[in-house]
Amino acid sequence: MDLGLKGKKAVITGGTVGIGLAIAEGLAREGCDLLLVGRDGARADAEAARIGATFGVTARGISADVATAKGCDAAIAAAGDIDILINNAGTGSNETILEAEDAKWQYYWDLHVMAAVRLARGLVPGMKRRGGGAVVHNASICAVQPLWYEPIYNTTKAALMMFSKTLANEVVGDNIRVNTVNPGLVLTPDWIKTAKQIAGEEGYEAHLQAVADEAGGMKRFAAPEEVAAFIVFLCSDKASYSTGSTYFVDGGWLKSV
Ligand code: NDP
Ligand code: SOE
Repeated sequence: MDLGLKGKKAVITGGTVGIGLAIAEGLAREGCDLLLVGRDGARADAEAARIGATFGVTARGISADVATAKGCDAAIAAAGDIDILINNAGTGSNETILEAEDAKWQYYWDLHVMAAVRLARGLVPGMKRRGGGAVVHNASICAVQPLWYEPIYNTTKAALMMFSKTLANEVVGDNIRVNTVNPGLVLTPDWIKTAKQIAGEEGYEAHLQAVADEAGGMKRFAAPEEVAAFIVFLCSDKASYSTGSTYFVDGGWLKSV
């Protein structure tokens, strides 16, 4: 199916590894030109070069910390006018509410929410100039079904989901669609690293399976590409009536309707 994305310009925060990289590859396969944003500029450049060569698109990397206003400004300046914004950069947390300091709450607020606010402020005007666009927020199932060990993650991802809805309302008349995707368990290098820390080289696969078994549903992790395919579709005109919504890609982990 041709998604009609050829020649579109896309920015993917956290587009250098894991789910973001799979989204970048998915968009490049459809012919989009890309800007990959990550703090590690060397990795961003290397992945951009590889994707550009593989898919015959223009792909650039930039080193920018989207948890800061300065980093967002750098990404906005490098992007120019674009059609697609994927707010994907993010990471899990591990704390209790009674022990976590304000600074930790502030960091995750900046990373998960203010990055989306700042990038919308900087990039939506260009989408309007180009006649429309698509914004996707990669939140998490934890935005509605919290995990006990990461209250800061749960809370900031829930806020991101509400931000997405309110942005959708604000730009609905500008042919700009805004949606949230809530993934479940996705096997990215970060999960493997954590599992190895917990269960060691010998035991990490069994540990991951135990996590998946506890989640229930399909009882497996998704490959990043399984989430990316859905997000790429959402960016396309094939999803032309979809805005202001949250979609779960979680293998049946969500326990409610
Ligand atoms: P990874 O840790 O594999 O990748 C994170 C990406 O974000 C990297 O490219 C990283 O690059 C970038 N990044 C992190 N912090 C910043 C920052 N401050 N500024 C710019 N870039 C940053 O994550 P995943 O692929 O696992 O997750 C991607 C998103 O999906 C996250 O928002 C996560 O919360 C969400 N998600 C993941 C799930 C999973 O099971 N994996 C499930 C549900 C949601 P660099 O380090 O170079 O900055
Ligand atoms: C508008 O220019 C537009 O093409 C949208 O209609 C698409 O859905 C999106 O892919 C990019 O921007």
